[in-house]
Amino acid sequence: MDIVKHIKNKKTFLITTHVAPDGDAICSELAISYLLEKLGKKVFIINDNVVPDHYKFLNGIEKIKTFEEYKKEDFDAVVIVDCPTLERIGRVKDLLKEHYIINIDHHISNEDFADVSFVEPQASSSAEVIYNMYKQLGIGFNKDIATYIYIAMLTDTGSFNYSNTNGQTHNIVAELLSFGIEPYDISVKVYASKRLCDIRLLGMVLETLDVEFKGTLAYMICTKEMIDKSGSDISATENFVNYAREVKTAKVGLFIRQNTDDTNIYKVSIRTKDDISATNIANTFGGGGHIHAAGCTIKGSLKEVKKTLFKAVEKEFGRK
Ligand SMILES: [Mn+2]
Repeated sequence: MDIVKHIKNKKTFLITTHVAPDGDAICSELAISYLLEKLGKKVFIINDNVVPDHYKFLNGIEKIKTFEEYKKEDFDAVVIVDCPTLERIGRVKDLLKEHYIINIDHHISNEDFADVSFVEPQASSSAEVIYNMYKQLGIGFNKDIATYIYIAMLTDTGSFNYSNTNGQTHNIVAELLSFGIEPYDISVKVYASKRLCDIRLLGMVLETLDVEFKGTLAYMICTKEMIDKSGSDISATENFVNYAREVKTAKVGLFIRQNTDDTNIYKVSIRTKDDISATNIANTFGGGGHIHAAGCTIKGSLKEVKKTLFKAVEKEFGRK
């Protein structure tokens, strides 16, 4: 688990994460970039997509550049955070040749694609894995680092609601609070700072809410047309799936979003309850994730996608 011995001959690191980055992805990138700098390394961060608006208040966020902004800097190693597969980094994959890859993650479905992997499936977030690295190396926190780790844990646990929340999560949060982070301020900035068009898009998506299998499956659909009509974009849809999950009778909640570039591709977010595995459903389509939260991509028309997806859900129900 000692990252130092794996990086001692490496000087410059490209840091990246998954497409449509969430709080854990963004904050893990910032937290690991600071740790590597403390170890005397040069770092730069390149993502396939832009940073969602509600994370732009973070100190150091300007370090994160998009694929288009990449200035052909040289690097001799890559750190990929919060990604169970290499494909998930999107176009950034095109920049990698024979580079040494380090993977920091907490997805149970992690494919161990890197040269060295730091994967802790029991961790609330990838940032918690990085928190453990700080502890192991004896590198102290400051308010910014504490804020990154806190936001990653907050958002990946659904505000400490999901089954990946435990005593350790709260112990770490208590420690982070001692560095002066401001939970109220963070909550307003992360959760109560949406654009009007984002809420309008949510309204359109909620209109599609429907159930199957006697209410045990709840699902919602978001088409390119809805996104265009609302004036919003895909970054607003990060947590929409939770509304399907909130239906009392639902054991599975699905959010099916049409790709805005190729409308014959659908991105599916899966949330489950109790012993129903979101990972099993996602695996059917080459996706992955955690027991209660996973995702995958499916090609086809909406009708076809719904049909094969519901079949996979039915199979998972039948497994019990
Ligand atoms: Mn995560």
